[in-house]
Parts: sequence; C-alpha cells; structure tokens
Amino acid sequence: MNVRREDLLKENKMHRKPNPPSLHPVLLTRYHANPILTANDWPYPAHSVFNAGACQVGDETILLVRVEDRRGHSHLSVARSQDGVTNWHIDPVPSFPADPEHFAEETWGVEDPRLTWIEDRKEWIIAYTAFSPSGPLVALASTTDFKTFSRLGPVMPPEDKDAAIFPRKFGNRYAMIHRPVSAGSSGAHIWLSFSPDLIHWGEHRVLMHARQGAWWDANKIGLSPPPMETPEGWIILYHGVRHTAGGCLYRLGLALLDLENPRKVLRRSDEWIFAAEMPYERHGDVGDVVFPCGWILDSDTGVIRIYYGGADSCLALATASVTELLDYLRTCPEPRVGRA
Ligand code: M1P
Repeated sequence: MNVRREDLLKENKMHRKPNPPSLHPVLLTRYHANPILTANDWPYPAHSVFNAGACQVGDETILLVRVEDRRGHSHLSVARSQDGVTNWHIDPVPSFPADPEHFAEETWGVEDPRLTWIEDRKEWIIAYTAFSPSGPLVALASTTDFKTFSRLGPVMPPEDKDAAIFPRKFGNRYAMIHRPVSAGSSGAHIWLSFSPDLIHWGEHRVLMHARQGAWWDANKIGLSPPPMETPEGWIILYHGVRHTAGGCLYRLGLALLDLENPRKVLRRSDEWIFAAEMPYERHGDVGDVVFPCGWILDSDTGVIRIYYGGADSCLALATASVTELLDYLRTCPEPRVGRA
C-alpha cells in the first residue's frame, strides 16, 4: 500500500503517544511499521542494510543504502519508492560496489553515504566513508541518475568520516562537514572545511566540540544527514556517542548554523532528541544505535522524512516537522565557547 506523503505526518501523529506537559517534546516520530527495509528484502545475499543516504528526484524517493555482506565489507545499493515508505524497488546487483583495484582506499568497502544536490554542478555529490587499511577516510563521488557514478577520489586522510557537502557555495567555495580523529586527540569533534573545487580542501577548523564528562554527547560526535537549509539557518542533526560500561549509546541532537556563515553555531541542544528505544534500534549487530544519513524535506508540507539505521542492522523511518525543529532550536542555548 502506498502512503501519501502529505498524510505521513498526520498518520504518524496518530501513532504518537500523548505528550504530558512535564515530559520532553517528541520531535521525531517513528513510522509505525518500522523497519522499512531489512536484509530479507534484498534481491541478492546481504547480511544487513542500514545507514542510507536519501534524496527526492521528481516523484521518486531514492535511498543509497549501505549493504554489508558476510565478509563484513559494505557496498551501496539504490532503492527507489514512489511514496518513500513502501514498495521499494532495489537494484538487482550492488549499484556502487567498492572498487579496490582502482581505488585502494576502498579495500574494506564503502559505507555511510550522504547525498547533496549541487546546483552549480547539476549533479549529486555523494560523501562516503572508504574503509582503507590505514583507516576510514572521506571520499566523494558524483552521479546524475544513480545508475552511473564517477569517483572524485579520497579528499581527507584517515581517520575521517561522517562527511557531507553543503548544497551551495559560500563565496565561491564549497563547504564540507566531517569528523577527523587523530591519535592522541582528546575526542572526536565535528569540523568544517572549504574547497574551491571539491578536490582540494583547507581552512580546517572545529565547528562543534564533543562535550566531556557525563554529557550524552561526550568525547565523540559526528554529523548525521547533510545540513538542511531553512530561512533561520542550517539545521544540523548529529549523533553523540556515550561510552558506558554496557557499551556505546548513539543518540541524536540538534544544532543551528548561521545561514551565511556556517562557522557560526547559533544554537545547540543540551539534550538529545532521539535515542534507541525500539527492539530494532536496541538489538542488532551493534545495539543501541540510531544512525541517520539522509533526510528529505517536503517543502509543501514541512514534513521531514528521516531515514536511519537501526542497530547497524536495518533501515527505519521517522518524521519530523521543520517548524517544530526550529521552534525547539529557538529554545536551545547559544553554545558555550570551547568545550563544556
Ligand atoms: O556502529 C555505530 C556506527 O559507528 C560508526 O559511526 P561513528 O564513527 O560516527 O561513531 C560507523 O561505523 C557507523 O557506520 C555505525 O553505524
């Protein structure tokens, strides 16, 4: 059964538990029939499917899904749907397999794509993690149809991941958010860099520090889907990783960047807004993980569809309202300078 996109928020709200005034706002609402895609839906052998990039092309929603095989190596495959929720048509063979023969950095696979339409190039840029023997690094590829792909190659040395390109230039430079980690570093923080051509990157600076100590986003954070442009600024959805005696907890928080100067963080949520609660998020290859790599805003309805990996095993969907996210962000504090 197809789901009309305009009905999705309404329908999802009906499944939302009432929100007592003393409790936290519910900003993301899970699709009631999650997960939307699992390895059982795949037309060829796959161990797990998760962490998909997402975009809307005309009437079609396209997901570029991370598929892990039984070697433990990942490739990317295209899934298409008219309503973005059901009736997925999945490519019969891997759409974007790793190509270690020509790109040694892909020796152990390709992971976690984020998609951005770049208007001045008239193409989609895919920022993905190439898993090289020296560690994971950021690589870029382009496509216009999600059938053929051209690699721009690695753009950051290891270790670096969780990258996405902004959809427009600042001055005449592209901007990219990413998450480098160096030996001896006190944490994994979100960085912002600029480039004249998408190949040569510089002006690397920390955009948001992981907090420290007891915080939910202490020591390790990373961008989730690409930045979303709104009249009030760029909405950033990011994951924070709390290390506990029982393992890592991946949760999501929000930030807002200045529209013209993305180095300026206007707001950052003190609290996480989404965490693993459902069985398909709590149990899987890596439990207690919610990991979105793609979101799509329907500008007519203001509904955002957020596609996220559950427990590194399946693909799930949540919806949000862009108005509600901005209302919430306005209540968030301006970030403290440096680390907290
Ligand atoms: O296992 C959870 C996630 O771990 C990594 O993310 P990050 O380095 O940002 O913590 C990635 O391998 C990601 O694919 C995975 O979902």
